[in-house]
Amino acid sequence: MPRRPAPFAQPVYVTRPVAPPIADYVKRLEAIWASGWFANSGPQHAELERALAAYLQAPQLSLFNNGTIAMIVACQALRLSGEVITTPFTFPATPHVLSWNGITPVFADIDPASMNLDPHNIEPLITNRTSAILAVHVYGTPCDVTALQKVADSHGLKVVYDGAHAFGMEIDGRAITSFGDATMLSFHATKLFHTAEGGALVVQDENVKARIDLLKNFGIKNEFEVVMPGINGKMSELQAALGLEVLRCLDAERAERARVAAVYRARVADMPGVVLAAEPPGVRPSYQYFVARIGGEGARHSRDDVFHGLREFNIYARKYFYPLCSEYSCYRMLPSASPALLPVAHRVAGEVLCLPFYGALGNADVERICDALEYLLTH
Ligand code: T4K
Repeated sequence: MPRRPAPFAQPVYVTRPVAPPIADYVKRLEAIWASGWFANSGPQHAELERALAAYLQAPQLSLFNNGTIAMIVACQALRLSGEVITTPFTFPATPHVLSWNGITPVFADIDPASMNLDPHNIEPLITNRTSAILAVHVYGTPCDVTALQKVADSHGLKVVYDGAHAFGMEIDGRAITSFGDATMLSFHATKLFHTAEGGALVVQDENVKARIDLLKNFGIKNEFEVVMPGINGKMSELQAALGLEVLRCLDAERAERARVAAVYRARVADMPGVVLAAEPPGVRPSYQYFVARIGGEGARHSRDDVFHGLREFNIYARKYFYPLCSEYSCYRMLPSASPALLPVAHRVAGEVLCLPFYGALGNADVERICDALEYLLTH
């Protein structure tokens, strides 16, 4: 039996933001100061939008001040209404953007392996009020995009992806943002690529991008014409400048995260009562989260035992996404939120634990986290 490892002296969080060399950021800040242009689609904004469109193979990309506002705008731009079928296993922003558009979220159960919306569960929930499917590539595991599109096409529905965890993902060489009608990306500090706060919308149609760019700037067409009731979704020059520097660190961060993931996989895969999600073939990963499932059938320890136990070692793993959105007081009265209809989501939400995962974790740190995990699972 392993001996009790020593706790970390400093807290180890679920993630740490990529912090580019500050001198490079300061150079960009000096350019902003010199120009006197801090917001409203300045040169940093233009440069980042171009750079990301190229990096992500996503020609119709619009920057935003955060991912949530981007998704609110996607609903407006695609004129969604009535009901939208979505997953309960996600961050609160996903159903909230529907509520902010006066749309009722309809929760469908998830697939036990991918933990994403199960396309088989959608059709029975479609009514004459349904306008779209809002799916999430949770943790950076791609949805079954082909099956979702097939269901959507046969009922005339739009498909919107919450790709908050999906930055840079590809399926068989094809950009994840090229599927569906729109994909939101989050550039929050906790994301692989970030602008402190920020986000983007990627769409397929240049006319939709034109509408999105109006909607994110109050609907202002020019100094004297406002053509639709827009919102303020603009990314500032300071955010865009940070993004340009983070982008330069991205390939290195991806390589570091691949290293961390490999150490975890080698150690955690054989631990009793732990299941790791399979790496889907042909997928370029986003390296956003590293999730372990703990306490399934036959396990001696619950996920919550391990979650609390890790805190004694100063390790702050997170239970993303427990509780389910369908359990929130603002959604649990919905007929689709009934736990009896969402058995897989309830089981999965009771098992998941996101382990610390970021490039600055050294191999020795990851080994120590694994030691603590192993100790908790075997005692
Ligand atoms: N859809 C999905 C599926 C999402 O996951 C999210 C966001 C969204 C939509 C909405 O996108 P945005 O509107 O945010 O662009 C964090 C993030 O704030 C949130 O963006 C993210 N998902 C979610 C999964 O994680 P919290 O409430 O867990 O954050 P917090 O403050 O507890 O931070 C987590 C850990 O990260 C901390 O323990 C330490 C570390 N951290 C955090 C920050 C902010 C740092 O080391 N430095 C930092 O600056 O939501």
